[in-house]
Amino acid sequence: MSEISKITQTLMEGDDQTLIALVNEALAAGRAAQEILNDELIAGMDLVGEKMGSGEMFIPEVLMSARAMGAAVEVLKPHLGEGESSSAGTIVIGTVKGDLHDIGKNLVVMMLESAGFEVVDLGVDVEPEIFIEAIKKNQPEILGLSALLTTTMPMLKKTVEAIDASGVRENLKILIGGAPVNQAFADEIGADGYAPDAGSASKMAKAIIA
Ligand code: B1M
Repeated sequence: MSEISKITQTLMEGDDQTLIALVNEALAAGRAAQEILNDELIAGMDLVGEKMGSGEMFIPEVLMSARAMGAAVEVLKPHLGEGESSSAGTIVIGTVKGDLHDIGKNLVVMMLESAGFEVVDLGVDVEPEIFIEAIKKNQPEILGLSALLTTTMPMLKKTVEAIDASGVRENLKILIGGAPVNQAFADEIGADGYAPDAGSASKMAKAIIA
């Protein structure tokens, strides 16, 4: 993307109503939902991140962009799914304690649901004990953990350790994701898998169940 598109610009301005209209227009013009999501919305959030890092955008503005992103994703949702209806398995998912980022995790949830998984979404800032309770209650095949901050990466490790110690790890695979993590970190903390984006998280979940 050489020039900033209207959709990206509007996302960065946090104008959710205009963004909804623009995304609807793009869909009506025949553009693929996945392309709008990747090339304009996720790319836009990356630009927001750059401006946040350089001090050109402040938290309230970033929150407005985040809200607009959520609204745009809701518009794209019906166009992104694979349309499978039978349950492919159960996944408990959440963003770890101390971390409030949920846009990426919500995209993962959306892809998993559209691939036919039952998803129990625990939200953000989730304590290890809450994950353990949810595993006991829902008996999922997979636990998904998301973290967006280098400062919350240690909480991924603590959460995996707490789950191991609680005795609920048998028959459970742990999948992690989020911008600062990678496969090496997943191996280091004893997770079963790492996915770099929502699409691969869904593919990996299917592979795990299979
Ligand atoms: Co924050 N933030 N933020 N932020 N924020 C980042 C992450 C940052 C890189 C921005 C920057 O400085 N350049 C930086 C982290 C630096 C670091 O740790 N190295 C940062 C910071 C510093 C902070 C605060 C500390 C700022 C402050 O208060 N001084 C603070 C922390 C709050 C907290 O969590 N305790 C903070 C706050 C916030 C907001 C609340 C304002 C807002 C979040 C709103 C929300 O989520 N509802 C926010 C936002 C929006 C961002 C950026 C701009 C965008 C994140 C995003 O949504 N990206 C972000 C910069 C960036 O990422 N470029 C930034 C789009 C999303 C689709 O991508 O989340 O990576 P992502 O998800 C991807 C993959 O990572 C993967 O799939 C997703 C879809 O493809 N994935 C998984 C994610 N989870 C997965 C789980 C899986 C598998 C794949 O399996 C289970």
